[in-house]
Amino acid sequence: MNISKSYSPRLARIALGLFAAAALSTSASGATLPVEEAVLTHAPNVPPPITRRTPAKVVINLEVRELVGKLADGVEYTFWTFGSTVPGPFIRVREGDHVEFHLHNFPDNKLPHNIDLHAVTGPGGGAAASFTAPGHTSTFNFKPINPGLYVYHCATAPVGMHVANGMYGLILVEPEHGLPPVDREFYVMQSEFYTEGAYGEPGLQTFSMNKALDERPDYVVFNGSVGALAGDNSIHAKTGETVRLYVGNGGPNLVSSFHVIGEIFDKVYIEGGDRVNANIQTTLVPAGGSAIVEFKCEAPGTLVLVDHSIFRAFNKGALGMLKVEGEPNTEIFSGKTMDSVYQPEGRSIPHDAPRPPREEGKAKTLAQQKADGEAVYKQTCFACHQATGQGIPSVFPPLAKADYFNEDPDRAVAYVIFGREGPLTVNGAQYNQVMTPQNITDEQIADVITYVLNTWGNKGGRMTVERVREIREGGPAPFGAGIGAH
Ligand code: HEC
Ligand SMILES: [Cu+2]
Repeated sequence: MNISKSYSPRLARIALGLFAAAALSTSASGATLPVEEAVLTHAPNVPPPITRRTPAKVVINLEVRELVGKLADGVEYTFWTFGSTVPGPFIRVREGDHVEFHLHNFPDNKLPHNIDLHAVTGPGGGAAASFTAPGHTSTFNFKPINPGLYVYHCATAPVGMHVANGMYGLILVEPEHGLPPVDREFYVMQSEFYTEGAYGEPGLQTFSMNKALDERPDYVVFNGSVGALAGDNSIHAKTGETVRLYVGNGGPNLVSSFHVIGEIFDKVYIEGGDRVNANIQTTLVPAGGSAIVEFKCEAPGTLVLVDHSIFRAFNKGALGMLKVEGEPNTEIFSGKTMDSVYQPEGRSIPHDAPRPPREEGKAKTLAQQKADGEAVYKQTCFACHQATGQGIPSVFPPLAKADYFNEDPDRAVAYVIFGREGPLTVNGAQYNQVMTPQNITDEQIADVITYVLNTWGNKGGRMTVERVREIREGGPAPFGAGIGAH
């Protein structure tokens, strides 16, 4: 069956009610099948496992919408979507089901769209059969005969642009006997965005065809936007639980080196098929492909999902978090048990560049503190905050002429000791990143903060070792410092 009829969202809901009312349907082979409406979920959620062990007629209703949404903090984009989200909803059917697919193109949309489901055996994965003008609905049927995890995407010309704007999702075809049970399942889909403005440039960004042709994305993200799977949007599990991630890659261009920092995949269904590999650190997820990964969460802490092409993770957005709660398991992982001085034979400290002379027992002069602080800055802070404290837009906040730093240098000390994560505004620009604790002495901290206070147009002043010690003893809480606690 392949019909295209005029589509009004209200009428579609009524029609749906009629489908649901008809409880049985006769298949092409004459057998009578139960009818059910597919449960569709938005990432990171996955529909419940299918418990029936016989086929059904499964009705899927998917609506295409073109809408403006958030790509990153302060950055908007006109997404083309299945089901109003990027990625589109997760679809779950069983091998041998009879699927009746209705693709609705919302009347206010500007363009025709269609769907190519990689789970379909048939021309274009259903692309031509589902080609739909705005305000119309196309209906077609298929029988998924190969189990696995499949990508679906729009295949309307220019195909690359429809995919680049967000038109993809995952469909799981469960094997006849189902998948082994696990405690938690999540839906994670990577993809890239190509914008006229650079990463983090605020406002409504438009698609850049030149960057897409060069395969030079500004954003590489999980679940459609920067931070969609981090901070408050992190996914959760408890120690002792098994987790299954359905991982897809919408592309349109890049191949993902999918990795979870702090875990090893006990099992990987390679490329989303039947073959299971064991004990894997990083698995490839091709553009237009998938993988299913499973692991047991042995120890508590924040596991970080990344594309291990690592600049994509830390500079373009391909970073998510799975927070595992539970009692520490020190046999599997002890945490840091000791920090001791390391001094190989024949070396004496200090061994760095000569420092201004200092009288034993006397406090350093401002000039000495600045000189020592500069050395600390160049060894420690420089890599992120940059040579002249200017930072990197959207990634590392500035320390030069920085309102936030000048407002409270004590707070800066706390960040250096305990680290910092979460939203932050410096000189009117937004940041939402992670600074790890810096492993340096209290004297080095006092010196580097004094150096920054007296450089690059900051307000001047001094930080003492005694004050640094007090802040360390007071803990991260008074300054909202610390990481991994949220
Ligand atoms: C590995 C990268 C990295 C290093 C090294 C690093 N920082 Fe940061 N720093 C960050 C990030 C990222 C943020 C923003 C954190 C957030 O968004 O919550 C930040 C924030 C800050 C802030 C608060 C924001 C501002 O601009 O005032 C201060 C102060 C700061 N860092 C000082 C330092 C000092 C001093 C050092 C060296 C001792 C240092 N940092 C080393 C990455 C780093
Ligand atoms: Cu499309």
